[in-house]
Amino acid sequence: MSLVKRCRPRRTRGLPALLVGALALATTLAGGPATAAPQGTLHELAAAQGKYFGSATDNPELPDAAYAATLGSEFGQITPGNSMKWDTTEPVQGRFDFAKGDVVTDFAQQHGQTVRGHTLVWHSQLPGWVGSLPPAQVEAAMKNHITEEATHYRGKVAAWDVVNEPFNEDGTYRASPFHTAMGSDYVATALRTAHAADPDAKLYLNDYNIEGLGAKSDAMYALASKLVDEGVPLDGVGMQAHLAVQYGFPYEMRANMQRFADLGLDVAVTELDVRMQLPADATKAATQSAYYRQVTEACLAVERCVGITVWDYTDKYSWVPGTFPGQGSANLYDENLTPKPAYDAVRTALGGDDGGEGGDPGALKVQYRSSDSSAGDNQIKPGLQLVNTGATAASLPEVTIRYWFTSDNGASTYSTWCDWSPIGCNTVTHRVAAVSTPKAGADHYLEVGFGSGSLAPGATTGEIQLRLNKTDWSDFDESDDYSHNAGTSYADAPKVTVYAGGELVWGIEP
Ligand code: G2I
Repeated sequence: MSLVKRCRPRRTRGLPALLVGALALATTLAGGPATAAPQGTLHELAAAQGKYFGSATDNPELPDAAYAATLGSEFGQITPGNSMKWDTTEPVQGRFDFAKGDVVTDFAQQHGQTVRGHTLVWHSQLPGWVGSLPPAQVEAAMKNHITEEATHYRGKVAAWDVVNEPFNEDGTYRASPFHTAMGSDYVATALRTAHAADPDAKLYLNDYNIEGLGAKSDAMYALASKLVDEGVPLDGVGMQAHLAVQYGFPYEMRANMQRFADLGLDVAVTELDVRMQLPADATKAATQSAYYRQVTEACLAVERCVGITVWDYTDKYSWVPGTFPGQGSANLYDENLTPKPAYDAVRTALGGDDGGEGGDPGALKVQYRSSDSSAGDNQIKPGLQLVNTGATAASLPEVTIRYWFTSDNGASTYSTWCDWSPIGCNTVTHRVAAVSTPKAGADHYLEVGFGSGSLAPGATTGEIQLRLNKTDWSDFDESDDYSHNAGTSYADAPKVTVYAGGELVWGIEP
């Protein structure tokens, strides 16, 4: 990962002026001091915003002293990755073993951390005897399991993932011995049983691929609404957030969190990681950083989002390579326990400094598609759209975008065009500039700017259809251009860079 580190843009500290102004105003309005960003661990920074920042862990990892030191200091909450699951805690019916889970709660107690219990009822990591029970005996077995475990951890576990992963991708109920025996009522029965055993623990339903709006999160929303209406003891919904750079960011994550919050429920990000196809490179690392930052910003923007847990903090102990061969590098720290750019991105989003390593304070990103059917003709036709992913408005005249390309042979003078944009081409400025020290794939860039306007939080400019040619109309070879990509639908483009107040806020320069 040292390659990624070296390739990262170095930035001066602090937010661009246009964002700082808005933040200072917001802080003043909230009655707090408009002081510099705080120092501190991820959890301290989150705690200053009323949230926790935690990590999963697992028993075989704890003897690793360097690992345990960071787990104990940087994070304010831990979740046992395996040791509170049914196959560990009740491997034989009626014979309970909490030894491994107790090691985790003891660690938490020694380090002043809260614990998320994971998990009481799940179709996976279920000992064989449960699946072999006659359906008529499953309800009693489930109630007994929940009662024994939640009673054992009473006072030591702040929140329980009572039911884990109840849904299929299409929003239907997943098959399990519990669903077979009790139908969808098993969820309410599990929650009531857990509440009776530990009335103080926050009780959650937890699932993956429910971070954005969609069929599966609609199913969770319908279930949560019904349970709330019926007075079933449900306190929150956990969004696992096992993301991947190649699958895009969950659609409208913040709005999705907010609709659960509007039911009167807490929301937690319970298992965050962002995997990628290996080998990692600077582009994937930049997208990963952006995703970690966007999850953090979504949680900060939703009052009922109580905190974020990463599904272990280091690539050294990630579940990803074992489950998705060829994928990895999903965590905030690399396998040598060195923080990655994603760590800086989270810190910065939480309002901290960036550890002196640069960082990504920008709340702007650019998406790009090629509208060019030929990469070898005499025009380059990038479509760009600027998106404000932050919580404050961005002043467009402060913003510029650079699309990097090579001139190939021919004239060194250019004509540039804005063909269409919903914001109006008359507010869009464009020119070509030469790179003083040409780089591979980049001896010129198209610079796009804005004469007026501002971009509200969550807003996009919509597409800006751009075109450029050399004044002698000689051909380009775009295939080696740094920013070029043959994709014809809009996607996050870290190789197209964005500047606010002259500072790089998105992407990686060539
Ligand atoms: O799969 C990622 C997570 C998805 N959401 C629910 C989580 O509970 C789940 O966690 C993972 C653990 O991180 C893995 O460590 O759950 C996996 C099982 O579904 C865990 O993997 C298992 C291995 O598959 C077993 O071979 C191994 O014996 O971990 C076990 C204990 O190390």
